[in-house]
Amino acid sequence: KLTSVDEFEAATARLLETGAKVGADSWQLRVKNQSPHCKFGETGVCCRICAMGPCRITPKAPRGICGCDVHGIVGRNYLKFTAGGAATHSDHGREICHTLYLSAEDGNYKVKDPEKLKRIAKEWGVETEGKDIYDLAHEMAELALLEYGKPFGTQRWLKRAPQTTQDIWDREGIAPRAIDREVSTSLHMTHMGCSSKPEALIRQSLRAGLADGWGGSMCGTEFSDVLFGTPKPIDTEANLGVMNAENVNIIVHGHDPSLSEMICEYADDPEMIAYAKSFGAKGITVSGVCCTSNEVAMRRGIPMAGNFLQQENVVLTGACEAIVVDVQCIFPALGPLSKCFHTKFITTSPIAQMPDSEFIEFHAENAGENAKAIVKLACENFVNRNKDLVYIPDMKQKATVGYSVEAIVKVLDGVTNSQVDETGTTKPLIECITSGVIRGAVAMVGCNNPKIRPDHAHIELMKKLIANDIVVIASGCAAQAAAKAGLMDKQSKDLCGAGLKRVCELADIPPVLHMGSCVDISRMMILAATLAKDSGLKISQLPVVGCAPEWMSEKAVSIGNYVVATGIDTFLGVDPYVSGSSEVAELLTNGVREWVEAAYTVEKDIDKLVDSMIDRIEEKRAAIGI
Ligand code: BF8
Ligand code: SF4
Repeated sequence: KLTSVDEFEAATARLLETGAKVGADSWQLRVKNQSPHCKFGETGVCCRICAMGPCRITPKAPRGICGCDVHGIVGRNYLKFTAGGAATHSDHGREICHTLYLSAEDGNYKVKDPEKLKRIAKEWGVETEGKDIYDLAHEMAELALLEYGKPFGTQRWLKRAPQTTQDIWDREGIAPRAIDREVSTSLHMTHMGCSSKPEALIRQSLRAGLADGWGGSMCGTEFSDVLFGTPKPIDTEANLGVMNAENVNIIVHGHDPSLSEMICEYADDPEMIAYAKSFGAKGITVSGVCCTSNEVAMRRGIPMAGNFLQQENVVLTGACEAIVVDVQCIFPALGPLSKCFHTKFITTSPIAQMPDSEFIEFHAENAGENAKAIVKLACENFVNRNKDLVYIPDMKQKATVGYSVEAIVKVLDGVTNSQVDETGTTKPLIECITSGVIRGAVAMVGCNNPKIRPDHAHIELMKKLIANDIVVIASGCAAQAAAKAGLMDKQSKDLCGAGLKRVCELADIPPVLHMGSCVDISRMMILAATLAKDSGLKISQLPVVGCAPEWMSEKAVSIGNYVVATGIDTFLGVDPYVSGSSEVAELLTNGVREWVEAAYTVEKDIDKLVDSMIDRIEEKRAAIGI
């Protein structure tokens, strides 16, 4: 039985009562204070990129002081938004490359998947024969780091795309060059007195997005797999009930697995467990929030406490000894909130420093030492709990996660009729799609956003899609929404149409496949590329669409741009601040289709949103005659 959003909300209401007792603030209260939102900001028509402004466009004032019209302003804002996201994902990828560079046989970080490293080395034309695996790791890390600033050429990873896609990128002049260059060029273009032509700004938005998805994010995913292991199916649990009132609870939150992997490693150490017991706890429970949670769930089966808008809830349980964070999507609210409880709020990255936190800087050289110190601190904090405040909602679901592309190809072998078909390809999936057993696939990604009833859109859309024999691949907070509801439990096959149900049974998979964190949307790009190559179709011809119904971050806009630029129609439930310009809105929802064979649809009504995705999938099927 699925857990409903009503039940999520009842649990949250109960936690907010605890919050009220201790005088805690919450996002639910702050949303009220911020409403209604500024109309100029919301429609994207406010410009403050130079000190002659801010200029706001109205019917009476149709141009800024420099003469820029509304389309230029909205387009620039959109490009800046994208650049922020591309920089963030890509910098995360860069950190992973640095970690790989510092990996060593006797160091804090080791190479857990040497075969994958060798595979990538071959792909990049690097000799592997007779090389020490760490020498190879360092060589590859350096090459990857050069992708960020190389003076000439385009991204190495682009070669993974089908030739037809690469040709489109070349034809349209959007093949990304050095990753940092695309971010810098975007910021150059949006400087006062540079681009104000929507076509140029949107074209660069696609290019900067591609530098993320087929550049920085791909580095993040691929080299995380090399360092920490390529995910394979693994059982775990999701929702706040994974926290354990009798144990020391450590929450890992953020994005970079370099931190969370180390914390998990030490929390599992018998010496540390004994230490926790010495303070009266029965053990240590590590659970995750946001993409960090996805990373450690996919590789270690660490349970998922919740997604983006549940991050305050983990502290409100009164049973959180430490919430340890690195970068991105961390509410600064956690500082003051943790002060209302015994919780230690520990920041670890110079990139994300926050008031009211304890800063314990984390880097490859001191990772082991500091992880141990953090786990110890959490154990020692157990005795400071106020037992009267402890309430952990009794709510959790089973989930099977860990569907990297490698793992998907492997499970597909189970669907293969072993006498005739080859193994190790996506062909069984293509056959299922061609025969109509599965109608298509939707990539459900992105965040929570208070503008949309949290998790409701994710869950309702996924339910309807699987009932219509459309397989769902999910990442980020969308994936956690599915897991919390129970949609990643293999039993949820019973909610599918007959065709998808049969496939789930044959392959022994849930109908919603967890593909990882948001940087791991690069996995989805590889999957789409493989499907296209194995079927002989163009990516834009596949009955596949992307959807971010509850998105909120700059990263999500960057993702949307690379998914569209890869030829996959993308459906959004929240407008990316472009409604103020008819020209920019028209380009994104229609015009870009002429360039990259895909475009955006923005639809706030989730019933219409899901129907339009199903229609699009059926249109794509009809167009290729299946
Ligand atoms: O990168 S889905 S709220 S956690 S931005 Fe953030 Fe959005 Fe969650 Fe991960 Ni992605
Ligand atoms: Fe105003 Fe132009 Fe300056 Fe923007 S760049 S703030 S529109 S004067």
